[in-house]
Amino acid sequence: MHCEFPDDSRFVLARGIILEAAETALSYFSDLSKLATGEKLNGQDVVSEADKAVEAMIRARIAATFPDDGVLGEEEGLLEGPSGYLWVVDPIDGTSCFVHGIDQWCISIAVMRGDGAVLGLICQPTTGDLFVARKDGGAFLNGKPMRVDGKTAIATGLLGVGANFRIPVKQVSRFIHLLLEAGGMFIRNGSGALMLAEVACGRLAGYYEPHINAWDCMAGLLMIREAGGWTEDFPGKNGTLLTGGPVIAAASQVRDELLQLIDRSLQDERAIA
Ligand code: LIP
Repeated sequence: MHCEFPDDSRFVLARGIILEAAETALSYFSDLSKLATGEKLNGQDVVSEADKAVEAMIRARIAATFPDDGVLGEEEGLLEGPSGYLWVVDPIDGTSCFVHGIDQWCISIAVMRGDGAVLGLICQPTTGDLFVARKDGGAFLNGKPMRVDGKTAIATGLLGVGANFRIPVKQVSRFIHLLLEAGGMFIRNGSGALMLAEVACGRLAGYYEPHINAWDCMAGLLMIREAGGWTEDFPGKNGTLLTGGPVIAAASQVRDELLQLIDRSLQDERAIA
């Protein structure tokens, strides 16, 4: 394995792993009638045997090559390692779509060295799209450089908005109300990773979710930075990799208006009568 940069060997492995994981996930997706599913905390917090099988495969491949690396995965949690590298893995992001037969789901793998992400890979198996980024190495969609949309605005673009049971209902509804009042429009597909990747490739103007987990966003946030966009610090001063926090990311020219809408939604009780 010829490697030019210190993280090349992990990038080459991660790329092979995510493509293998895509095939495994697709094999489950092709016959949902046999898919075993369950609930975690409630009816909207679902998990399937596919999530667990894909994560187990990913962990086995990492351990076989880099046994001293740590892994933080959605289904099995944190396995610390002494190498200073941590793989942050969501085996199937958009599990709700997956179990309902909707193609808006992906696999997300980030690799952190110390406190920062150095590699990010997101694969949407149902379209074949592979989004990758390397710190200071750029961001690519299917091998072609990708950039955020440098012309979009709140009133002309689509904004990804995440909502989940961990977030107070009124906080989401206040933000949506203010966004629509400002002439914007939202889209939610239940996969934070995929929507962050779509910010990085210029399809979405930005993404906001008041609470998201590290395995959903670490890869996508690196992609957006490498694609010329802006990202708020994650998980922020009140969160950790294990607890998560708010995710805010956008094309740079959208940042200020997006932050104003978020600030108002967090303070403006009058937004929803
Ligand atoms: C999903 C996240 C999404 C959030 C969903 C869910 P999962 O991850 O990507 O941003 O809104 O509630 O948590 O559970 O499909 O891997």
